[in-house]
Amino acid sequence: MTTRAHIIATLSELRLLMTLEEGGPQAFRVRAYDNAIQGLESTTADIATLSESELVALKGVGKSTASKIREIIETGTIKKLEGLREKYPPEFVNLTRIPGLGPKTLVMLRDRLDIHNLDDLKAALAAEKLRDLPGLGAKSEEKIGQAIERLGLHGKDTRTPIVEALPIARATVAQLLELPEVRRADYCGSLRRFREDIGDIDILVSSTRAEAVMEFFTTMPEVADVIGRGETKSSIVTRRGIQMDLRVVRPAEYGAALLYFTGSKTHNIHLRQLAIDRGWQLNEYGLSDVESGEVVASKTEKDIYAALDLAFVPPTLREDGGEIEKAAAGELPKLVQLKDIKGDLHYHTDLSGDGREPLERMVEAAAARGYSYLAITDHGEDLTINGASRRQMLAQRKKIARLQEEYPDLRLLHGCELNMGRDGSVDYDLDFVLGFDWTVASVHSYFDLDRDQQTERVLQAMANPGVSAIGHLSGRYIGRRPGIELDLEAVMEAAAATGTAIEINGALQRLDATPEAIRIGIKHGVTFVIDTDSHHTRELGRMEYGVLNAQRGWVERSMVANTWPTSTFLKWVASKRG
Ligand code: DGT
Ligand code: CA
Ligand code: CA
Ligand code: ZN
Repeated sequence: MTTRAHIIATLSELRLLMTLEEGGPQAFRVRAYDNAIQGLESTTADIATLSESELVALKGVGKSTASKIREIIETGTIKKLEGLREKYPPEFVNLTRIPGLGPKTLVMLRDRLDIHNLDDLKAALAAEKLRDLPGLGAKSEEKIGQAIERLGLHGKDTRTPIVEALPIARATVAQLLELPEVRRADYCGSLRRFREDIGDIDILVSSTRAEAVMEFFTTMPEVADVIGRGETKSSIVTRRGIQMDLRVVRPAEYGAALLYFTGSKTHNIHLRQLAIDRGWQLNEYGLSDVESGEVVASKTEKDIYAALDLAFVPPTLREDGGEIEKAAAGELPKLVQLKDIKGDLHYHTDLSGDGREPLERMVEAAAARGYSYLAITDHGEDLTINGASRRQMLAQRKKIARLQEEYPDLRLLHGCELNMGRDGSVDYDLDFVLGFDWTVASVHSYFDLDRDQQTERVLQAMANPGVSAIGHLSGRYIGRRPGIELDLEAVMEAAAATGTAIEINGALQRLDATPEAIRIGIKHGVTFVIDTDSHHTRELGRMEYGVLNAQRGWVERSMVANTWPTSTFLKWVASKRG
């Protein structure tokens, strides 16, 4: 049985190992796999049943890749990949996650210094051995050391950014659900709570035939190592070095197990105390009476919360940060939901250098989601390579006006993603900026200014009457690049005072503003927008991630401008402009 997810995962692994083999992501064959993966991801065809010539007909898929896809369909793997796996074991591949260590450098470290894993690398750094190699120096040693720290790559504390963990978890759950023995399957733990980084992936399955599920789980192609296998629980490590725990329970206990394994630990401990107060006990099998052993509730999470006189607590709130008290008082926040979203306000077309699809396609995709409004926000001219000139922007405005006639139910706004300069100034003069219907101003450079300078920079941008929102506030890439440092109290106070929205960016590698920043914003009465920052029609689904991240910050629907009806939203946009 070969699934779509398995085909894409296998090709992605081949692509990764080929970057090591070929010395970088720009190599011809690596780019060919890249294009093929993009093509497979965007087609709706059932790729596991296509012939070689049908595969070649897909966008981005060449002849040689098509034959590799057929090989996966027929044999479950690729011969070439098997060879590369021998040559580049998971411990070594895992080093590719360290920024600043390119494939060429990694292979050189292995050949010249016998570095095969993180421990070897750390020992070599400590002995200052890297600085003598071509292209490296004391400065690179320092940078690599800091990157290791930042990634939290030390020992058991290794945390994986959600952007890497979520696709693996979703693909595994989808494959488990295809097994006839499986009734339900969910990922739980920190991933279900939607934390930005994950210690390990926890998967829960409801089945009366645990053995068959275990067999499947421990022999999946992406398994590099089985670190434990029992009757109802197993743990594996994937080829990317991520640990995945699986637990199989009986259907009647599913709710209790889901609750227990979703956590957090502190949320669980607090719930267990409420149970004890009632003469009950709570564990992964259910809520039961201590004396009689009778089960009070176990089937669904909702049943268990209800038995404890609590409203259902969404997973995103389960951190013991006051949610249990609120649930007891019936005062949980009315969290923003995906279905509340009426438009996307940070959205690129191929007018941006990093945009991937033409205006027509991007608008069509937004219309298909049933949005009421959409702001096109290509990069302003200050962003080298990616930005658009005034002339191009004005031409786009005309194009949008013409396209508007085809979409009576979708209000198209001509926006811009302005680039925040070092001092908080933006690409264009105020007149030109006010010519857009909507703007998002974002940081794309000068990440190393100090906290006061960064704060002043953002305050300056918010003081600009033409700036409607601040995009991806910190500019971080989770686990890869730290965000700029800001005095968040001052920034949020000014956002509320100037009527500038703070964006909650749904790109999984960003999830920016952070939940911590969002909560400070709520305290100051800030208005938020939740955006996808899409550069491709594949990326519209990020809206769900933006919403989940907003929930972690306790954001209610009323606080999010793009849940408001079109006229309310437009009036609010106009109000800052005076
Ligand atoms: P992670 O993996 O570090 O990102 O965080 P979690 O929350 O996924 O933690 P993990 O994988 O150690 O355990 C999964 C869930 O199992 C956790 O959220 C709550 C539950 N759990 C684990 N250990 C304990 C415990 O000692 N007591 C209680 N009450 N629950 C626990
Ligand atoms: Ca976990
Ligand atoms: Ca775990
Ligand atoms: Zn953008």
